[in-house]
Amino acid sequence: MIREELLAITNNNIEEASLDALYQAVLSVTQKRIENMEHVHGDRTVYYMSAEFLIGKLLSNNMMNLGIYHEIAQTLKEHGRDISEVEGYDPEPSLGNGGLGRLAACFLDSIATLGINGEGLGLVYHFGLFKQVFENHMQVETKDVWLDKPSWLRKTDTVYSFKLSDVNVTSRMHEIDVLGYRGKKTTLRLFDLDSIDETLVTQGIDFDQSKVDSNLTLFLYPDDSTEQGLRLRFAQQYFMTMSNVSYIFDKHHDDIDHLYQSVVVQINDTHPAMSILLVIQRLMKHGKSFDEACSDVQKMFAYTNHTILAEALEKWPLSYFEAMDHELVVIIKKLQKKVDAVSKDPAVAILDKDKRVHMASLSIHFSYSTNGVASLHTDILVNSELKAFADLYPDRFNNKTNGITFRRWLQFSNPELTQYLIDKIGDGFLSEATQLRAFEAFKDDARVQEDVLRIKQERKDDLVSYIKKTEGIDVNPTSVFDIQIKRLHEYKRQQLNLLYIIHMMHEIREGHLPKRPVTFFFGSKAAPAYTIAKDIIHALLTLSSIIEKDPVVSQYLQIVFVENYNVSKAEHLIPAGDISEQISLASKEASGTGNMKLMLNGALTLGTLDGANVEIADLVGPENVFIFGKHSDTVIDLYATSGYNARHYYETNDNIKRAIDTLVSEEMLKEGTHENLSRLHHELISKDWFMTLLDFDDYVETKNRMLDAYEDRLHWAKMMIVNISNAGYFSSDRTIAQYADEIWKVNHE
Ligand code: 26V
Repeated sequence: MIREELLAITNNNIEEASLDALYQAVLSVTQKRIENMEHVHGDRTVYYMSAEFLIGKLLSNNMMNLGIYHEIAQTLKEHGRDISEVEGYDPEPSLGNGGLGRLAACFLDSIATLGINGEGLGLVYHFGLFKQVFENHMQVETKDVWLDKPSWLRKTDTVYSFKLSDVNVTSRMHEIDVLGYRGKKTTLRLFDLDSIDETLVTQGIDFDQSKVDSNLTLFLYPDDSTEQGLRLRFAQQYFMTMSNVSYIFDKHHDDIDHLYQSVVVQINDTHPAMSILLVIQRLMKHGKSFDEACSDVQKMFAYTNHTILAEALEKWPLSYFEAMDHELVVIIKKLQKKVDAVSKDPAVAILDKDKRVHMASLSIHFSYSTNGVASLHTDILVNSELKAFADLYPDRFNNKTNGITFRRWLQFSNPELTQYLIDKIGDGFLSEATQLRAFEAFKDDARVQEDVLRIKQERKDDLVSYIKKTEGIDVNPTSVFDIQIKRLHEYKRQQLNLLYIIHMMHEIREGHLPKRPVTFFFGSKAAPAYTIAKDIIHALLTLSSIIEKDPVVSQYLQIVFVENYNVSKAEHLIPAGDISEQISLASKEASGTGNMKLMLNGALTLGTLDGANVEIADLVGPENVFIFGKHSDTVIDLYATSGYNARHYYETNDNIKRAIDTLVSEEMLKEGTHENLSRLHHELISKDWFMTLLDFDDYVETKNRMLDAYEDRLHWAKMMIVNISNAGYFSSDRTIAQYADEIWKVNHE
């Protein structure tokens, strides 16, 4: 059937079809099957509202979920074509930035799999976040083009017209189907303006910011270091929430009186929080009193917090709301009055004395649930960051430890390991992930240990050829693969890894040779206006090239910084990892999800007791994880007492001094750029806000211990088995079942 369809669309000539024609053919065969799938119905609809959905490529995943992958691959092969051509051609939607966006994508997969009546709501971005290229050891941003050919994004006839300040705009709905494991699908609905002008982007990611109706959805998170950029981001959020709320009211038009019974909105961080104001506004237009509208909204919304970093907690000037729609200002002031009646504590105010609107405060007061994303994170919210709120509403706070979809992060990206697990314990774990536990029974079986090592080596070999093809870099497949892949941020401390590598370079030069070479993989984008993050990238790229040129050090050490890290690259890196670097300053990483993906694929965690690392360590036990660094309580205390002094570490610790000073050594300055390297050097000594040096000694000691442990290959394999077996808890099916049972109160399978 599929064979015939493919042949018909390509005029019986798969051999000669252009790649574009072949792609369109496979796409249309796949899409036709998806169209016929059932969409889930239920009493209450869940809307997962998010500014990001980092869904990754869809074609292969969808073909696999439909069970047609092998037939299509076989048909192409019989006609001299390789399915990987088509897979490579499938564009990767650029609709997210990091963990929060990838989480939303995993959640949609699990919502579909569990048969929950839920949908994703968000925005289209024409050029995504940005595409990262390296020039002269620096990150340069360019546009990420992904909408240039027909793909998974379907334009619909559904449009909503409203005003953005004084400009009339028409928002059009687009759809992407998201498939789950058991033949069910859900829909991601993304809004956009027909009037967007892509030619506005001239150089890099610069564009004329003045005309909102032609530039609004060009990029995700346009640079907000200027007033104009900030206003544009605000307008994006307004446009997104106005479109989403219009859609919800449209779809439930005959049930507005009891909307809170038929609808629940989960807001993914505060980017969609304006929807709370917009729903109140609509309900009042519908005839409800202000008090009724507030009470309905409070029963309808639930909020997820993803960070405690102060700079990421959004506060918008009231004047922006005034310029957008005066009615919203009236609503905000009345909401503040309601808050005043409950508490006068400025810590819980929505509107502060500087006339800024605290979006997290709005989200907590006017929703019925606030959750953190890992148990330590939730504890920190309740006991310190959001304590004033938790004291007011103790019953609203709850934890939902993040999860990942095993369909993409095991079945699809590591088919060899998946098949091996199926052979050993059956395929039940694919729908009930905790069944992976059964694999632990094999931890002392030498044959299984050897098999696990062999599969890991195959994935490392795959990564080596992928890196050769995509980055043009040769990697030693017998080296230890140490992987740090995540957004670049000082709190995630890529700079700590950098200092370790410098330290190791010196040790090698002094004749202290490691037992085996190590390859350090990095994948990371820095926000365009985040100077120090870009300096860290520069230092790593510069060091990479110094090491490469050193005939001795290069035999033991290599840095591979993959360009433009994205979901597709992650799918190759994650199965190949030996060491999973999760080294954030304790208390700062809300959860992390890369840590879960690497664990599931048999990498061992080198981490601080932060985010979900704490839960990983609890699950596998201290003998199967490498934990270092100061505890979150100590760190929180150090902030409270201003007790950390970077210079003290620099002046009293010779290894630290040597590593930091290397940044501005003659060798580095010759290869790199003085401005960037000296700024980083200065930052680390005089500020180091995320306390890199605090954990340096412990990190070096623990990492060295880990590299030693690697040499006992069978014991290492035993630890891998324990990690894989205990990763079941981190299935997003478990997370979503908890959201469904405890927050949304909806049925699921
Ligand atoms: C903040 C900002 C600040 C300005 C620049 C643009 C921008 C974009 C997003 C955000 C919020 C970031 C929140 C976030 O991504 N948190 C991550 O969420 C993951 C999923 O829960 C979690 O695993 C990570 O630990 C957490 O950092």
